[in-house]
Order: sequence, then structure tokens, then C-alpha cells
Amino acid sequence: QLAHLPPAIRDKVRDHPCFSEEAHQHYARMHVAVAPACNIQCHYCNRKYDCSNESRPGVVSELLTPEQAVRKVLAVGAHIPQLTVLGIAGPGDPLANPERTLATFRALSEQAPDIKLCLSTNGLALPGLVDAICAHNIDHVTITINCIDPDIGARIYPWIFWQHRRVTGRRAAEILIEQQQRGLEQLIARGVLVKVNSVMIPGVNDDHLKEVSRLVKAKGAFLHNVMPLIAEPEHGTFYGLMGQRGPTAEELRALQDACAGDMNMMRHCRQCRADAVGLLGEDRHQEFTLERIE
Ligand code: CLF
Ligand code: SF4
Repeated sequence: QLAHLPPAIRDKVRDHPCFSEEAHQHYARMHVAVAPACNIQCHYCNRKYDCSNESRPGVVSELLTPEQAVRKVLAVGAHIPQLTVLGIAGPGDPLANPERTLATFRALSEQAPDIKLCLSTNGLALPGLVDAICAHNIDHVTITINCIDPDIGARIYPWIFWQHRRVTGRRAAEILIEQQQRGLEQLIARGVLVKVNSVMIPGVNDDHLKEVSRLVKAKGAFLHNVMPLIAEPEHGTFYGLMGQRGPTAEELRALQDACAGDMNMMRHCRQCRADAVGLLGEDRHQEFTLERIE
């Protein structure tokens, strides 16, 4: 699977469990939940829980300070030798909390230089932070891109917080899409490996995601991960309350297959918590709560 890649990319991918399907059986990742705030609103999000870009709605992570996060990574690293990747993916948006996120990465690159650093974002604040991302040796970035058409975006995002104001409707989606695409281009120009996550929302963006896949591939994204919407009324999300359903397994597979002609597709995603620990698919976060490690 990796043999055809240029050596520089192969090195970045080889032991990253999300970027390489092979690696996910041997290498572990962990997330530290240091980023509580978010700068946009997705209809599928419930702020009481973790960011649904990369997380299952319905779980609440223990919020850590950057110092606590570093202690936790060192403790987990001592117990799980296969740990190769540290990601920040919530519970809000890591780049809406740049001080906390970057302080964590900075301390880790000093104290645990062998661990690869990974970041997942909605992309709104990305263009202004690409220099900082590169300066902190963050080699892997995931952008959640659900659309490239603002009319579709207006059905996914009720508002964004932009230049100290709340912007709503089509204009909000337009700004978000523009920022995501600029951020994607800048990261690729700087040699950062980019994965694009998309949440498949039947009747809203399902057909459209093929177009998204083609565009992000043409721009040089390494991998596309189409994830199913998890909309459940008990989580109180707008979609859940409006009766919006998630895709069936067959619908998801059909869309992934349709995109696969154009793009490397990720099919082993487990929609991790913002404080996930271990191999993908095993959840050891309870072994490493602050109370237990301190
Ligand atoms: Fe975490 Fe995401 Fe980095 Fe992986 S998860 S920040 S790229 S280290 Fe992986 Fe989990 Fe799927 Fe994310 S399985 S939700 S794709
Ligand atoms: Fe929620 Fe994440 Fe969307 Fe922010 S980006 S509103 S935390 S799902």
C-alpha cells in the first residue's frame, strides 16, 4: 500500500494509524482534549459533547490544561510503547484555541520529540495559523470540509464567528469555504500532509461530496475520510431534532466507492473521542484519566 509513495511521504505515513491502514494495526494514537472553544456552529454539533468533526457525539472529554496534557502524554507513552501520534481534535476546534493548542504542541516537541503531532480543524482559522503549524513541526493536519458550495453550506452551518462578529446564512458558509480552501492550499504548498474529513449528511451533501473529493485531490490532499452523520435526537443536535437521519452502511460504502476512483479513501476511521487513547478501535481513555496518572 505504501510502496508507491515518494520516500518523504512514506516516512510521514508509515507509523500514523489514521493516514495508513496498515499502520493502524500496529501503532497507537492519543488525543488530548485541550481545546474547549469553537468558532463556528455545525448543525450536527452539540457543544455539550466533543467536536463531531472527529468525535462521536455523546461523549464528554475531561478538559486538560497544556501542562496536564503533556503529563498525560508522557504517562501514556510509558505504558503504550506503540504510541506514535498525538492529536488535538477538540472538544471544540483546536485553532479556535490557538494558545492552548500551540503551547501543548510546543512542550511536546521538546519533551517527547519522537511523537508525531497531528491536528484536526474546521479550517476557519487555518490560513492565519499555517506558519505557526509549520513552526511547531505539525506534519499532519485534518480539515473537515463538508461542502464547496455555499448554498449547501448554509444548510450545514447556521453561523460562524468571524472578525469579532457573528455571520450567518450563505455568507457564513462562503467565508468558511474560502478559508478552508486557502488553508488547504497553503498547507500543501508547505509540505504538510493533509487529510480531509467530510460528514455525509443524506439529502444535504451526499451527492456533492464526490465533487469535494475531486477538488481536494486535485489540490494535493493525501486522503479523504467520508464519515457518517451521527444524528440522534437525544443529543439535542439541530439535525437530530429535525429528524435528519444519518446514512446507512450501504449508502456510506457506495459514496466511498464513488469517490475512490479519484482519491485515496480512508475506510478504517473509528470516529474517535477528543480524549481517545490506544490503537484505533480500542478505547483506553479511562485508564489514563488525570486522577489515575497524577
Ligand atoms: Fe487523531 Fe485525527 Fe490525527 Fe487520527 S483520529 S487528529 S488524524 S491522530 Fe483517525 Fe480517529 Fe478517524 Fe480521526 S480514526 S476520528 S481519522
Ligand atoms: Fe461542533 Fe466541531 Fe462543528 Fe465546532 S467544528 S460546531 S465543535 S462539530
